Amino acid sequence: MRFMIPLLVALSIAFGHCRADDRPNIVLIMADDMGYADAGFTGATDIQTPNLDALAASGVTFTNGYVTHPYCGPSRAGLLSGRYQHRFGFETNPAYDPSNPYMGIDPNETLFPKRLQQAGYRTGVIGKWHLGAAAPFHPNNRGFDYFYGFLGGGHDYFKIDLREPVKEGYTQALERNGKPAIFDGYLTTALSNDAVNFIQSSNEEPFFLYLAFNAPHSPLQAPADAIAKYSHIKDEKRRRYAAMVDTMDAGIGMVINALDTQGIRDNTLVFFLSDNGGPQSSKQQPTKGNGSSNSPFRGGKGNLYDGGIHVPFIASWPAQIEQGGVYDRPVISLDIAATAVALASSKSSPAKGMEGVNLIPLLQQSNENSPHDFLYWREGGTRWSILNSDRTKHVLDSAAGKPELFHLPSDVSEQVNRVNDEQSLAKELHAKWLAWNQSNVASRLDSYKKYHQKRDQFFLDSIPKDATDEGYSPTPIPTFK
Ligand SMILES: [Ca+2]
Repeated sequence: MRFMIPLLVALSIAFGHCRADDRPNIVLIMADDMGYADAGFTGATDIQTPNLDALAASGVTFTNGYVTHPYCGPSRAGLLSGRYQHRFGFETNPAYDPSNPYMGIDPNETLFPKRLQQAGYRTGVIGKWHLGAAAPFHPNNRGFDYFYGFLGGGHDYFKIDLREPVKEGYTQALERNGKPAIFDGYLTTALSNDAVNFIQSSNEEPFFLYLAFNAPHSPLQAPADAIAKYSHIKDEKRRRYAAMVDTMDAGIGMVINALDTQGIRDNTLVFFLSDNGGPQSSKQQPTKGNGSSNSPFRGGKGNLYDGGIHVPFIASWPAQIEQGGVYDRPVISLDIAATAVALASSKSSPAKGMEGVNLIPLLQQSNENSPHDFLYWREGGTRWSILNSDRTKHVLDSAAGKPELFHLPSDVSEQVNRVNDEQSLAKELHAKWLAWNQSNVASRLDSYKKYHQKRDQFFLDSIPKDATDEGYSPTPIPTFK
């Protein structure tokens, strides 16, 4: 790729846009459960995403961009720590429980926003957290100056109703910096508006904004006019999902427009990706899908096939990265942390323990080397996967429990198992995965479902055996205003 600094330096001198601190602003936008094929820039024809497409055209599209886990919480733990989350036992979704000081991301882990904060960045997170709801895990305690959103794994898009069971917090109040907060209208748009406000309050210091949409994660709720726009889509799930993606895309347009209006777009690095692939229905789980498409990949959310972990992924920084580029070597969400910390600290090597690479030098040079020799995945104790730089993938993810080997450049849909034809390569890859796994620890958390079962049982066990329901009337709690 062409090296564009001289032109930009000339331009900034010509227009007098040099500020004392010329480190870039960084905006990290994450979708939730968005399918690979559900943006125009990844091939969607029935969903309109003009703002995402423009973002891709303004920077680089990673055609082999991965996340570290096939579902929400652990993927975000890898993203924000810049380390495989298995290093610190965050391998399942935490339950929403603000009273539990153990149910969240290891307090000893330094998240990269903390590193940016220490380097003088103003830091904000807007939207979904999902790394623990008690004080040790709270975003304001983990490197964010500003937080507006919700601490659990999702939220109703239209309402707060404290009369409903707490469960995973979907109808609980939002919060702003530790205080209860509300939203008007549709949640995705409210989060986008808050992101615009954060950008508009920028000053001389560079900022980092993590805009973590819960769209298009379930529940499948969208504004009526957006659903009407997609009335030609017959499948109701797909229609609602399309409306959710469409509204998120409009919000991303508002964010980019705010950067433009502030005159800071050129020196802002914007990342976009999904936290995992779109969930798909199956015979075993007929209601699991959200209407997404991961085409041409096999599987979806929860799988270690590419449908679960290979996501739409963009980096755009007009001042430094060529526009309209395509980068096809495998990259992973861990690289975002490494890139951000390198830019904020002006150091070429990542902080100790971080496992990603700084992507910017790779994008600025015609470097054919792959940034990673191997990428690794582990889920649920028995499922694992490894990808080498030739994009040969060794995976144990089938119900039958048989290892599989796929050569992705010629078999992107993972249909032809070559494990019997290439036994020595399979053995070598498995050995590499085992070596990587040596530095992992066991999952520290129960799954949220198991946790709720155990907690409910604890309270049930505490009820005297001779107790009756007579006289039991829980106090109604009013709707939050
Ligand atoms: Ca997700």
